[in-house]
Amino acid sequence: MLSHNQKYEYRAPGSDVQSLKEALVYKLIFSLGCPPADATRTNWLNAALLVVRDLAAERWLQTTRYLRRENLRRVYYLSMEFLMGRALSNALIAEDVYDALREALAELGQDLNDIIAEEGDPGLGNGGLGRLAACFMDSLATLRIPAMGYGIRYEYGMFRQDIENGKQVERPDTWTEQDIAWQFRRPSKHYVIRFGGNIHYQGEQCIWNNSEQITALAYDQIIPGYGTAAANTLRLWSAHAGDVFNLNDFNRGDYFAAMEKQNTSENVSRVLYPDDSTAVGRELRLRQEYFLTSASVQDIVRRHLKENPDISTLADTVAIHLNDTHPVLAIPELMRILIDEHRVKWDDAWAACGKIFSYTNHTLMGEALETWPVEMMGRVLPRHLQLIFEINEHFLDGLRKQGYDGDFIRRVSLIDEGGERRVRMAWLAVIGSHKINGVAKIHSELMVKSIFADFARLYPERFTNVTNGVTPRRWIALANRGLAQVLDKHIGESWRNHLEQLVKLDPLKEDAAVRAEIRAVKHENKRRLAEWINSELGIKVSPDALFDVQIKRIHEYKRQLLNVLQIINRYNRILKNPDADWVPRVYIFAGKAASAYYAAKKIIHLINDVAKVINNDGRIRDLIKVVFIPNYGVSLAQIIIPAADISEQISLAGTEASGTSNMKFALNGALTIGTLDGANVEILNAVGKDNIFIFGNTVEQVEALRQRGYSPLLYLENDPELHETIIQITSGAFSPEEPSRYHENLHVFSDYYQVLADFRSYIEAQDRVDRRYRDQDAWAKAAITNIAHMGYFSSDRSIEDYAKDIWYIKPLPETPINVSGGLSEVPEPPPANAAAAPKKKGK
Ligand code: 26V
Repeated sequence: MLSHNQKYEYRAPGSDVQSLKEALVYKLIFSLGCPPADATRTNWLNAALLVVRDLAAERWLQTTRYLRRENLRRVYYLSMEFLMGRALSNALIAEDVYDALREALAELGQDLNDIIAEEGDPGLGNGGLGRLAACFMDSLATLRIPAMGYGIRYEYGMFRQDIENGKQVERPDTWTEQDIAWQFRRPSKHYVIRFGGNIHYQGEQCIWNNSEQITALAYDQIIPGYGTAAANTLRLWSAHAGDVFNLNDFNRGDYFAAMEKQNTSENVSRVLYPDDSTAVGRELRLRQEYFLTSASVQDIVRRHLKENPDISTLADTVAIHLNDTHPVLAIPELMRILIDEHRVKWDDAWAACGKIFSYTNHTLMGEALETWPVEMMGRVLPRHLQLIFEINEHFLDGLRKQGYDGDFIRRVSLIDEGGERRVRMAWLAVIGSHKINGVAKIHSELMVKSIFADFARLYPERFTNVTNGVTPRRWIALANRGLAQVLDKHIGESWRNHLEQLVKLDPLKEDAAVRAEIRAVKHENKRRLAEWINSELGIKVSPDALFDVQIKRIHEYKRQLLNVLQIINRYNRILKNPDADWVPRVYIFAGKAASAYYAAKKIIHLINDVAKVINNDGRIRDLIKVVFIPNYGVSLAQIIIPAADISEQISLAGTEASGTSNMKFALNGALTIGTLDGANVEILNAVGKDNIFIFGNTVEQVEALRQRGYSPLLYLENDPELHETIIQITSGAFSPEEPSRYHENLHVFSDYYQVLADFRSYIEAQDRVDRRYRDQDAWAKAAITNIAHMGYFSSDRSIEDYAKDIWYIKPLPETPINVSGGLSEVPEPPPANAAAAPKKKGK
């Protein structure tokens, strides 16, 4: 160990109010060059971020130092998407300085809420998959699991959604312009990424020549754990090379054109693909995926070689997790590095891969399963295509020796030979990983019966389930401070990292005073959202109405359309029977549609058209309000979810892999109306059938209907109320200025997602919701039961499952991470040069 060196003495910042005040002023003046009297809100935000970053930095470096010294096995989570949400508020909770910083700012004349709201919300993901990665990063740090996340620092994240005349308009999200002081640029951590070129051999040695090259540059973000001294890193790669990007294309609204036109290597970290439904056959996407995986795998190998004498022990120190198939090129990339750069023998390299990689599948939808044309892969990544062919040959040879027949071989081959030859990335993930998991019980069961049936026959021991979870730090402690206080008062504070403690709340549902407190919190959250809706959208809604919420990506399988049909039906029934005892409802929608997904955009238009007619119909007397909140993202979810009474989880059974907002809603005391799909099934088991509204066909019934030949017309003929809603839409009742607007979509639609089949059962379930809501006490009991039984759905539990069953990784012990000035012992390591031969570390 290096001896103590006076040169590196430093003083850690204090976290009391007075020290924080001094630190804020110091940062304003000396780091931001701005006198406090002239500071803008962004200046204050950056000062706050720098202060909190200082608080976290010491233990972050300590954790890294400890890992390096002990040479512990680490897991690397590779994901094309991370939806982290705002950093400041989260770090304040993790550092336990939320209240102190609020006071410090108040004494300086600033309001913490305003400062928090000033921070942009980097939308580096599409939806559930990206937010899950963020919850997992939080849990990994909190559980002290040695881990690092790797992703891409897209310059333009998810587009900003505006609604103009009821339609979605995409605008670029320029989040990097705010220049937020949370990430560390790491100029010394850079790697060369190569594309194209050609391959030749010198003896056994494969040489990859004449490739086009770009540089991947690291940006690090501290991921502080909650209630622990440990902290992890999220490393995002940015592509570097001089370039010009034409922002005007964005402004004309042609999102894809803007990306495609600039399809050159330097644009590789420019834009997130705004599409979570269709496998886009775009070269730029392939390049992005390789960019992420190559930079990350190079970084992982470099780190290993810094701490270990040679490459042979890589599988002992490294676990790499593939978040869906997007980073699967990491498998041939590691093969390339092992074989071409370190002269490892094929069998040893392949055996190492099998130990190192694991893969999560997040969807069964055929169109989202990635395949790449062989022609394109050969052009962009010639060496990798060659390696994939070789992997395939070894794999198929083995099967032939075991006597598998031609048809089976064709089905499991990494190359799809029917039509244009394509590489099947999910197959590559399966044969290169030791574990493959689905994200909810039903999803994992369906996975081995459907897409991976052949592989489940070959490798039954590889397939497993890890049900998703969400972090209670962001989704209660931050998003619902009122609920957090009630919980603290009645069950203590440890639910934050031991969510199973929530069950202690269950008996308290019999206590009228607790029910009143829970209701008061919900009402206050609804009031806050109502105020937001009024000030941002100019729509008045009453917090006394039932808030019925469906917020998620707009997709046909998620069936926002079913919700719309139900709203129209309720509208009709109120008009026919105005004096009945209607429960006033506010229907809240939010979500983005992929920019090229015509049908999804049409659904947004329809929601807004229906909202316009119903909200302005005096006869309805505010019994229904419909609100579409634009530009859905993590920050909006934090305001909307705590205010929900009803959570809409109404996908066609068998289509939603898990869902995670369903968990966030129930955790915040909303009751679910949902199908037996994804994690809804497990939520039903947890809360009991009387505390959730289940409706619709089961997976088996959906399948049987398909087998028989599904006929939507049958439902129209047999259900006059349903028929009426469809006629209204298609005849222009909600689009009088353009009566044919919904003709083509709905008139003879094939109804692939069986909306009509579930309509009647959905209406009945909604009537059950009304009946329960009229009894506010019964409602509060059900809400408390939901909260109390959500402990299982913590992402801490998911991560414990992964660590034990998939990564074989143990948490760090708490005590050895000494954060009291110990950093003075060890300076930062010298800059790594990726191109240079790795240095061996003498121990
Ligand atoms: C596919 C593609 C294709 C290329 C363009 C970009 C892109 C982005 C994402 C995807 C696949 C998305 C799969 C996904 O998000 N699945 C969701 O994962 C959640 C976390 O496990 C889960 O809760 C949701 O049910 C599931 O839909």
